[in-house]
Amino acid sequence: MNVLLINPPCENEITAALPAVIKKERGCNPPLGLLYLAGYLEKFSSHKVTIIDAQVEELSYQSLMSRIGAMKADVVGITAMTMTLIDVIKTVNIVNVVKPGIKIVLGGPHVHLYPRETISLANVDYLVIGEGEKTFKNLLDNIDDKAELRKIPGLVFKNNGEIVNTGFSLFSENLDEIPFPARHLVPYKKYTSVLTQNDVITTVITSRGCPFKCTFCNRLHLGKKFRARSADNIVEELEECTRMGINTFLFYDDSFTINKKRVIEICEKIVERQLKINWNIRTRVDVVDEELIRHLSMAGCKGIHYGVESGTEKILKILRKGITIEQIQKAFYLTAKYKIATLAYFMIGNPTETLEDIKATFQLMRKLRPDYAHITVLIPFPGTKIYLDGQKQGVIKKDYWKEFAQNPMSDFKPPYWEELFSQDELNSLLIKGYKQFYSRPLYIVKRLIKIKSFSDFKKKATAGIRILTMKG
Ligand code: B12
Ligand code: SF4
Repeated sequence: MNVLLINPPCENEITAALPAVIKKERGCNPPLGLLYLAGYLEKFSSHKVTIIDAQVEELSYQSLMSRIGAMKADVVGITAMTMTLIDVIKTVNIVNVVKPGIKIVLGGPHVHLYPRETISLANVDYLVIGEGEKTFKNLLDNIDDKAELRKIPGLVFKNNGEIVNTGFSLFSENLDEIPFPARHLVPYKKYTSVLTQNDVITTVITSRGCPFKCTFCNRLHLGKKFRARSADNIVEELEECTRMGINTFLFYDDSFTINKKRVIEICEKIVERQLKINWNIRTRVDVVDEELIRHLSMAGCKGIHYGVESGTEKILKILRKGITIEQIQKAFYLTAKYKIATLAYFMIGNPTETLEDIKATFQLMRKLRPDYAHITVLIPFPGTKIYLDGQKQGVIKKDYWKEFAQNPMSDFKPPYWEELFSQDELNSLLIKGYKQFYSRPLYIVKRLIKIKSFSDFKKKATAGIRILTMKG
């Protein structure tokens, strides 16, 4: 069977409260979920897979249409987040115009949250819920046999007007068994990021599932249990990438350093195999210590992104972040000590948050001296505790996201937590926070010192000018 996987264009993303400048400079990351599906099919099936990443190729819907038209495909798979649903639907529609009647499968975080609403959308034939590799292959192997499909966990489909949901798929316990993402199926040299100096980047996931309980987060599609790949398996993937000419890696694990022993092993192997790579990770301040950071530094880790969220213990508790200001300060101190750059994520507009709390957050942001700060206004995402609490407390007036999932409209405005501030006030505060952070003379000097090339200067100067001229 010919399988075409599509990462839809990014023209109608439901905006998180990010200034346009940050979005613009975000760069483009590979659609790792689709690359994993493709890698699995290539290794364990005889299905022939192609991928169109409309984002990296900057395809308009018109050119996407011609590309799809020129391809042989029996089944099309599309990846869906709630915030990208409008583009997903537009893509479904053009697939249906170019190849009427072709089978269309959706997967990704959105279908896990809203299976009933998603399968009810026009021209969507199947959903794969949760981790997709095995379930998608099983679906393709049995696609015309509805009786057989009923026995495969992780599927949703329609049968004579009835919606069949076979329940959650089982998560792979041994992630080493899952083949590496099929990067060769996309123009892998086109992926870049503002945060790295080198041009070619790729993303890597070395673990799946997050055991923490932050109230603003829902990532249940990959489970709550932390499952990790072995150090050998990871380093083999890195080596494969370096052979392809990719030397810069963004490790996108939810919290890369949950298992210290594993991280030290990975670092040792990177050093042993003399991999000259540039990499950065995302993690929590409470799962790092000096020994671990020293190993990361020795293995060439250039950046750590920490979710700090707030500058007050009160808000951290409300967010159930499970970290303290002391842990935050210690992590930033140690990371700077080993000359690893830091990116700190903050959120404002949290439940019960006052102006004083927000000021404390901005104060901590300056005090920590991260190399980059990233601030957003909290958007209560679907499936999160905050979103459910907001509805119970009446701060969020209705089930916005469910309505959107049922009837996606491009003018949809996501809900904010407007308990003490309006959306406009929060957006102004956000811009204030950015300006306060990025216009400090000391910060500007520090960044100028770190500039490596003219193109680096140009990129950063453009971003800087945009931040300083933001209206708010
Ligand atoms: C890396 C990442 C990014 C990267 C790259 C995105 C990408 N295309 O991969 C960047 C930074 C660009 C990004 C951007 C955004 N992201 Co993001 N991102 C992630 C992150 C951290 C990891 C994704 C990943 O690679 N996972 C590993 C792979 C293996 O898992 P997967 O992608 O889920 O795929 C598996 C299954 O879902 C399934 N599957 C997925 N697609 C399909 C398709 C088919 C046909 C099938 C059968 C199965 C299937 O099978 C895959 C293999 O098991 C996740 C958090 C997380 N832990 O998942 C958030 C996450 C997916 N992002 C999220 C969001 C909200 C966004 C943004 C909308 C940001 C915003 N405005 O707030 C943008 C949208 C970008 C766009 N237009 O595409 C949310 C989605 C929530 C939701 N309800 O949909 C998540 C869950 C984080 C969160 N906030 O909780 N993101
Ligand atoms: S914010 Fe990070 S640590 Fe908290 S639940 Fe989400 S992924 Fe896990």
